[in-house]
Amino acid sequence: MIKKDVIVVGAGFAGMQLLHHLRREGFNALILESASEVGGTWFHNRYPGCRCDVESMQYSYQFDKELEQEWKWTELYPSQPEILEYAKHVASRFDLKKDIQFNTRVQSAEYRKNHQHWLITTTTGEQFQAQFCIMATGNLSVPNTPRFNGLEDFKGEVYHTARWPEQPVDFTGKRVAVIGTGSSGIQAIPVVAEQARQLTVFQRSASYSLPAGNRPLSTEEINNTRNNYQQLRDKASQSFGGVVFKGEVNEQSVFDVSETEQQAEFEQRWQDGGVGFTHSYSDLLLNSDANEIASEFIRNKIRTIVKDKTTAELLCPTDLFACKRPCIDTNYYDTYNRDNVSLVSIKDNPIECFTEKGLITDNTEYQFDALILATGFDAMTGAVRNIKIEGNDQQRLDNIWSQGSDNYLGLAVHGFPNLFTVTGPGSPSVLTNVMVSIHQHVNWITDCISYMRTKQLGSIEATIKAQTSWLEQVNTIAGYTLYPSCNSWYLGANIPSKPRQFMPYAGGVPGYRQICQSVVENDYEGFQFQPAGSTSNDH
Ligand code: NA7
Repeated sequence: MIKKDVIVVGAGFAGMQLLHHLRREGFNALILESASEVGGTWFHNRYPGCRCDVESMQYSYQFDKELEQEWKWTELYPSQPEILEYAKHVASRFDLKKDIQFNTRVQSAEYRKNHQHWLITTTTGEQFQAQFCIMATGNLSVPNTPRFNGLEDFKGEVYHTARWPEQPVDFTGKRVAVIGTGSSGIQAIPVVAEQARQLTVFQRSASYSLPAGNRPLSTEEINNTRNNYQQLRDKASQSFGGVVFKGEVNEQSVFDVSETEQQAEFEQRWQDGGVGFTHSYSDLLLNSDANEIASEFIRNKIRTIVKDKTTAELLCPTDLFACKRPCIDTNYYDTYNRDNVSLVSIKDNPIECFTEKGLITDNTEYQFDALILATGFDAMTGAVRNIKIEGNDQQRLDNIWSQGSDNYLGLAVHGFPNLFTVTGPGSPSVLTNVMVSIHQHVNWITDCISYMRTKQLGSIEATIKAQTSWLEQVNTIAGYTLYPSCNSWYLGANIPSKPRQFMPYAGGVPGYRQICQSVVENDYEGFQFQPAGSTSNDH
């Protein structure tokens, strides 16, 4: 049995920063990581074209000034290989790997109330004991592989974008099929199209995709950001999504201006690239008529780019813009002008089954040599639910979360003392630059654990009252927006068995940070502590 103060599950960006901060505060912490390397989702998602949709100089750690100055990003939006190199660099710079146990999958975690600690067991039976257990398991880390009829009969190669092999895959001369046109599919399709002999894309829903406008960063831009990093960080942390866009957030309603002005604003944002388009007007995510004006602008762009009219119409999304996370791309729509690329809609005619040579939909067999599943993730709750977590009174977290992701502040769950989730459901997490949200959660959790050490407290637990009222707040805010209107992974709608519930907190980064701060200032309002050594069951 290995004893630690803190066990962290996952060595992605959240886990690495936690380890660094906990060690700095003098805690004996260990990360358990199932992969053979750091990086989390950026280790596994190595499909062709994989890239972050937040600008590189903002998708980076802000806790160390020297790190900020020494790491040199090469492109406006970082590619997966570069992000992984960055993660490895951070791990070696802060000597993190000596406290990371790789190739170790956590199977269960059991809270021993009488001892005020967690007993953590891996799939090989190894056991760890720690007062605190922190789930840094990521929001987009468990791949969703739909149960297609007869998939096991298909004799060709099968890949999932979220579990891509470490060795590059060469599609030259092959007939390739892609299922899924979310962010991963939209990034992979243009790159695979350049290699493959024939590429067939199977689309259930069309996504809105904005041009990334990716390009190399100039030395001047890099130096300019480095010289003003603090200013950029401050501005980002005061912004709704934790990110600074080229175009400022426009506080006007789309109805405040003429049609000509609307179109000019949209055009400028389109040319600027990236998700800044979402902030063209303040009401795009609040009013469906406003949203429709932006949606139609994008549809018209698709109609202009894609030459074949039938394909262009199939690519035009029918959902509201941005109620699913918008994608950003490089040459996505233009790829459909290639002779070797075709689009098949499976919206009205779902995939019936797979065969040895391909798949059947609408009574037609499509044959291919390789299949790419770009079918997304069991987002936000999947990784935590995959671990058998047993709290007070043998309650299982996976059972509780099968009905909805009960939580307080996205940081803790009633009934599970001394367990924290980093950027969990109920926090802004996936609606923001997640590096900013990770930074705030890691600081909050580390401060909390340090406070408990100072006060000689043995356990902390969210109260049921605070949890209930937090869930109401999360739901109320989501209800003001258009987010709940479409079948997104934010709602768990992509996984048939998941309860439909808008999981992230949609109130923005500054407001959320303020709430977390005032919880601390009010003596950790909504949490209940027990002194060290106490086994009291009073709640
Ligand atoms: P997404 O955004 O969840 O996209 C998954 C895609 O796969 C989407 O087009 C789905 O269609 C499609 N899908 C999922 N299940 C099926 C089935 N059963 N049949 C056909 N098509 C299916 O995942 P991504 O990996 O692209 O991106 C996730 C996030 O990572 C992204 O938002 C960025 O934040 C980074 P649907 O839309 O559900 O009809």
